[in-house]
Amino acid sequence: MASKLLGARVKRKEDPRLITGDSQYVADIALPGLLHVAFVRSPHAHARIRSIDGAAALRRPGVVAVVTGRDLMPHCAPIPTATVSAEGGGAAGGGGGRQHYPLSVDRVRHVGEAVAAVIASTPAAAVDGAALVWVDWERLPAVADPAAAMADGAPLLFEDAPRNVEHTQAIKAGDPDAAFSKAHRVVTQRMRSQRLSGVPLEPRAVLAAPDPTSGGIVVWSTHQAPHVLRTGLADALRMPQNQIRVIAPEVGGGFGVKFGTYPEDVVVAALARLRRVPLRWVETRVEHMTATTHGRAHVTDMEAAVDAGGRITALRMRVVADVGAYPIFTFIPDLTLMMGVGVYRVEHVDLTNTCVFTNTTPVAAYRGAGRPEAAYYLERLVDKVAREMGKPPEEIRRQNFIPPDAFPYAAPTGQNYDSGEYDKALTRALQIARYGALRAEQQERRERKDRRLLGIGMACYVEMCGFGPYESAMIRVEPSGTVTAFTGTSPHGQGHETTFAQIIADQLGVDFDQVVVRHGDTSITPMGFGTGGSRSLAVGGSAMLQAAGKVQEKARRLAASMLEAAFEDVELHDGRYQVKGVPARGLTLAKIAEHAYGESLAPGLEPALEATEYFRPPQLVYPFGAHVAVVEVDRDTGHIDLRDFISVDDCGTRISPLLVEGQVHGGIAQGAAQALLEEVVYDGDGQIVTGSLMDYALPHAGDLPSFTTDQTVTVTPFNPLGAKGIGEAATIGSTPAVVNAVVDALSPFGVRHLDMPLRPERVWRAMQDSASP
Ligand code: MCN
Repeated sequence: MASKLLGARVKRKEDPRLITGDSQYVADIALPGLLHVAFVRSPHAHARIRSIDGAAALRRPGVVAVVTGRDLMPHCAPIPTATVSAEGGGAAGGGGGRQHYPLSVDRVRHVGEAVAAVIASTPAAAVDGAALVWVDWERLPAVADPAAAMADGAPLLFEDAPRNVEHTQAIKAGDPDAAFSKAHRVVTQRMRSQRLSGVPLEPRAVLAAPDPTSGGIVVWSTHQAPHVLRTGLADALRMPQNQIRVIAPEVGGGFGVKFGTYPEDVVVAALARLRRVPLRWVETRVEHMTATTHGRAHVTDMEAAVDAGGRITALRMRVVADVGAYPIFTFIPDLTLMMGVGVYRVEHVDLTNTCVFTNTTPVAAYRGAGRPEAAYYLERLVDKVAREMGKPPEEIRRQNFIPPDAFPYAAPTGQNYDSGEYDKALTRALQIARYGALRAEQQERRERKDRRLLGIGMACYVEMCGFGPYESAMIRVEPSGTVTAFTGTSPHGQGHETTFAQIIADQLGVDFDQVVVRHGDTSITPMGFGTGGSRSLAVGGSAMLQAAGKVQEKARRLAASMLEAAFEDVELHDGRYQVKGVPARGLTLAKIAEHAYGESLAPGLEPALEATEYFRPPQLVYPFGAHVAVVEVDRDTGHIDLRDFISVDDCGTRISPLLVEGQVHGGIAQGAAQALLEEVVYDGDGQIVTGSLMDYALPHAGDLPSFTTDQTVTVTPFNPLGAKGIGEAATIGSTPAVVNAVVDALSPFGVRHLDMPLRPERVWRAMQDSASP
């Protein structure tokens, strides 16, 4: 019998198959006659291709073909790149000069760019063949740093992008110049949100095969948005959309980097179609570091105008965003500006960003995508304001918060914040952390010159999520009463099968175990926008709720006919459709479904029991929270021990609290890792220095404490669940909390800021360079 499942701590439906290894990833799919693809990639950051010679590769046993960009050109258009909103300076639109063929034809702009594909009978033969392809390169001067890329005389990546500026964006409101000129104090800081790599457990992979049904192709891809990939492939291959079926089978994580249409997707699909054979490519870890888009990569100057009492009256933000070699989702730095005032009531703003091409891997979405950067800059700056004003960091925050009675709040950045209680979240986080006792311990340790310096950091965040334009759901009650649901979202670790089954079980009075949720196949799911931007529950879950409501209504109508009662008198109660006040006259969903598909259906009633719904969100939703990090820094080595981490996150109504906690845990791990460990590094010539997991530092479980997670619940009025997103939230709050904690620990040394990642050497040097406390 169905119980109240919304908000229940149910375990994930997905986990048994994942734990027992029964899941099927792209690399597990077996097809007769399957051939394998490996790519020849540029070792140079910037070069012309004089010629490509595949003769030696073709002599290698097992190698079937060597395909160059020129061979492929007649069969595909350039890869679709995201549109840019060009305002102010910079180059506008995706001009002809920025065309990017899936296999580069005459020029490469970053290390790892694919120039040829080798098809072979085994993966090893393909890799060996790729190593034998001879490319005659003409090296060109490269630029890997955005400031250098904008300087006079820098190598140009695209003729139509002077100074390598891809686009600029500005948000200005109020009278920031006047506010700055009147300020009691101006607090400034330059900060970096360093370049990161996605590193999902499963690297990218694509398999394409001819589809006899449509005459087109089936593409299996480890992807976050199958319909988006289908559109991209249809454009690139100039094919009708109904001849491309994209399936995302089990997907082992994405973190934002599996959203776009990659060159490898197009090449494998094009070649499978041309040669009429199934083909597969699976990315290696080393390829992942240069062939899969990166995240973050900003240098930003922040300025706050502060009045004598500690109120922040105006903010300036100057973001320089490195977008790498090609424009992919370059609207992301614009999101940083849109979240530029965070949780604070600041009237006057002057926020700009400049997106710059460099000879590096393109930078696109990575968990949080633009919002972690904003929260990081702001929360570091607010800590510095507190320090300069001689006030505790929590006091400055409280003084500047947008108060609960100001919601809905029209932020000067153009955002309409739906609901929020920022002080409540901070107060709760500080209480759980036993903040008073921590400060006393810090004082006592400082006095006795303890080797381990205690640091306490806090950060408050608000983010935007629940992006549209819509999401879909289709629910079908089968004749036996079991339920199959289809969603346009495409989970890859988030657990939608569980959450959506919870919604359906409650709405239809069916057992949770009787619900199967299917996703990730463009031929069976309704049109969808996939999973990213923490949109799936707020938008996709709302569509599921609407569809379930429709099916429930239909079931009640059928029950009314079967029970010879008025429709209005039939209610769903404890898993039974019964006549109000007469519990004995009731039917299970299975009985109703049997009737719905049977011969005895009364005239005038529509057979079957299913519904398809699209939910179109009226606007974005704005989750928020407060995080507290407690660190111990070894004054002799600079080693940082993350001792404790407390998060209070508010995502409105929680449907699956256990899954929400999982999302928060993963988010904190990734956010703390940005603060302490991770960084993609290029040298001045555009060669990647962190090209493998031996050099790119990922966190281990042992680096992290057991997190303490808690919540406040402030529902949104903008969807029927009252739910906001949680998938990225903890990534956003945790990074500034950890950095604030480390800077707090080092404050007796006069340290006021340190750039991430806070490697021991950087921390140790900062202490060495300062006067001993
Ligand atoms: N949920 C809930 N109640 C809420 C909000 C969410 O029960 N109020 C549940 C949802 O039903 C869902 C999960 O929490 O099971 C996350 O939901 P949501 O916030 O809607 O985010 P999405 O499902 O759209 O996930 C996207 C988000 C993003 S953008 C990145 S990046 C990310 C992330 O999720 N990448 C992940 N979490 C990840 N988790 C894993 N394991 N792997 C990734 O690659």
